[in-house]
Amino acid sequence: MSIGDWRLKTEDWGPWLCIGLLLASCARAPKPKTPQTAPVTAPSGPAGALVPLPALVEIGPGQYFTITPTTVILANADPAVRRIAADLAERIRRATGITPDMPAVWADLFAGPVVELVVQADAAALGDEGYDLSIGANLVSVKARTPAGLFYGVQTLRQLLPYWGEYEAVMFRQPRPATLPAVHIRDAPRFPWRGAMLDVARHFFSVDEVKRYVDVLALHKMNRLHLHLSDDQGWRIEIRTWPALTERGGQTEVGGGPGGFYTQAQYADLVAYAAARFVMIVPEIDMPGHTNAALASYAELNCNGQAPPVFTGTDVGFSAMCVDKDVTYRFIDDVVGEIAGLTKGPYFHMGGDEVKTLTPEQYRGFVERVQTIVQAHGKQMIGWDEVAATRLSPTSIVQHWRPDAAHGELGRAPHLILSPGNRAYLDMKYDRDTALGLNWAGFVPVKTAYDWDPATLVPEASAAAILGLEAPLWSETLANIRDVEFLALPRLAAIAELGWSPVATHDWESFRLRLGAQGPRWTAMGINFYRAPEIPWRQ
Ligand code: TNX
Repeated sequence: MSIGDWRLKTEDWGPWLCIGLLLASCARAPKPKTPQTAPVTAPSGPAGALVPLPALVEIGPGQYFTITPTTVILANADPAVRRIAADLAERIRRATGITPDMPAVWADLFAGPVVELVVQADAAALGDEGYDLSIGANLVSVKARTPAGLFYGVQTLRQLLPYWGEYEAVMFRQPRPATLPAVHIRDAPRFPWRGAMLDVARHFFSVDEVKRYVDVLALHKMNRLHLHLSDDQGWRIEIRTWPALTERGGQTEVGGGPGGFYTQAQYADLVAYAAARFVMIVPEIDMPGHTNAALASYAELNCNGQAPPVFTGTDVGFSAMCVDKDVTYRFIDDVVGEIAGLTKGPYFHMGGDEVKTLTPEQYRGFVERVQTIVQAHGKQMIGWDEVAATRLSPTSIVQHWRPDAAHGELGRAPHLILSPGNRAYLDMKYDRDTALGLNWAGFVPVKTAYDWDPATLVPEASAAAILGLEAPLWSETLANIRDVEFLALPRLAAIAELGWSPVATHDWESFRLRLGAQGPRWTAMGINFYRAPEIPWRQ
């Protein structure tokens, strides 16, 4: 049975759920349409625990799997695979009090239950990020062509384990064996670009705070974290050839707080932390507008040679680099060069949005010159959708954000990332009572964030041009990671599902019930998510 018709078959799944997930209350499978006031259950069957929904979920022919003190994890010697296996072992320990052995050699000696993690170079059908997970009485098998696919298979497994495995320190007086439902899942993402953006410029977030956000992305199989590293209110990354950027430009933020910045070593640590979770950091230095922090740090970047004061308000559009001066391009070359050297991925985002003080000709000339610089440092350029009005080379990428951007131009973009403000902007308020966030693109309740199709949003764009989607979170109103989490979740999970799950499975009723099932897990992770009243949160 494919997951597309799971709702028709929920009665078949009820017994498995009862055994597999140890829920006492489900002698009869619940109907998916749970009234908001009734006690809450997710859709029956293993899929009820999963966000994003896998492409194919079949109820296994065999028995559920029990994790016991004799359970072993088999993984080959590849360091990436060993790391994934060690992570799984730790999650199992937290969920059960049992630490599975990870023997260094494969053997047929294991009579007890086995969890195997297998990278199969010839599993071409699974693609770059797909996996196959089957759970039977004595064997849990995760197979993939790449470590990334294996990682996503393990994230699915993680959502099938008891939620209390997300607590950092669970102490068990004695092991508490857990079961996993008998199931076969074959899964691969719909889009290669499943991103989030965090604005660390308007307010600064520490390395540890950003790592927490990376953890949330990885759990939901997202694979890009775009960092907005500079804006009018702050410059957040050390540039050795232009030290005042952080010595002066990094010391402020919206509201006048102390700001902050990442040293290059800290940034490299963040890149490595994210990469270990298959999240690529995409750096953005916004230009020629949104540059007051840089202009305040170096007088020569200004046309009049005078540095403006630092800025701690929230206006946009007033600042611009002096596009007619050579020093501007020497500066950009140095900045792009240093950041490119720290960046594993092939992308550099140059911003390009909301410039109100340049002529269209000045703007076009600037973007095209920056595109050349970015490429000279071996990177592909990304820009906000204003850059669609310039001559872009075939490798460049346009990030669509303005709901009213000209579709004709977007349709000509070589590549597109979709972040429509009225759907994907996590800094829009949920409704008029939301204390944090903005509302220039309207209110964005969870259903609005979920109920759209990236493939048809810009009818003029060819399917091949659409890389995927990204959920930006701008931080004018967000002082710390708790505020970030409140606006991000649950909507980030909606964007994750749009990026991962096949369009044929799109179903708000199914999604909201599965979302409700994430509540205990997110709570155990300490996430300050918004308990949207339309979602049946499980206690
Ligand atoms: C527009 S989105 C901006 C940001 C603001 C954001 C607030 C974009 C490319 N520019 O400068 O922070 O709106 O939602």
